[in-house]
Amino acid sequence: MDGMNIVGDLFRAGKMFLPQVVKSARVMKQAVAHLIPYIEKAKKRMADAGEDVRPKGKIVIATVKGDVHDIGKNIVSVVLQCNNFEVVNMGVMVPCATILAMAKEQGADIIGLSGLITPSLEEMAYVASEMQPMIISAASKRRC
Ligand code: B12
Repeated sequence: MDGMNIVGDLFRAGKMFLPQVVKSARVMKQAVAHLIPYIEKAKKRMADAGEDVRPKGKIVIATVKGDVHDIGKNIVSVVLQCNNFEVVNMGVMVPCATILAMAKEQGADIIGLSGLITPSLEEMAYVASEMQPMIISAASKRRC
């Protein structure tokens, strides 16, 4: 992660170019993917030792529409999995309606949104605002 910050600083300063950033990102992704089997093994060891490995909750996580950055989101997913959360990772450039439909289908406890470019802030706010009608409709269904 420190390395990616250096890459970002060099990119901003015009000393590194997009192909090099893409290459750095690919290495980072491979490093994150390398961790997954270790987590699975650790969970199995815990389960075999009789420890409680039931998921603490389910999180649907996505990079919002218009944004392709996903390294940070994938790291967060791994950390959550390490902490016994069930994670549905939807990838990048995911439109609001698709995220909310998946959250509903999966019965998610949490929705996690990611995005690094400035317009993503607005998209995240939009997704959050669309959750309100969803919560209200879920609550009114429960009342029925
Ligand atoms: C790698 C990178 C890319 C790669 C992305 C590859 C990939 N698969 O992700 C590529 C080359 C594709 C890319 C493209 C672009 N990029 Co870029 N990119 C970066 C860079 C160098 C590193 C980002 C990164 O991975 N950091 C490492 C991870 C670990 O950190 P992180 O993402 O912040 O994640 C942490 C937290 O944010 C948090 N987190 C993240 N997601 C979530 C989700 C949840 C739920 C939670 C709880 C927490 C959380 O936890 C993570 C772990 O601590 C940054 C510069 C920087 N220093 O950040 C620029 C940067 C983000 N990019 C930038 C830009 C401008 C672009 C482009 C527009 C460039 C262009 N002209 O085409 C395009 C965007 C295209 C698009 N539509 O999205 C700018 C954004 C500026 C802005 N404010 O809008 C930055 C800041 C560079 C700069 N200084 O100019 N980029």
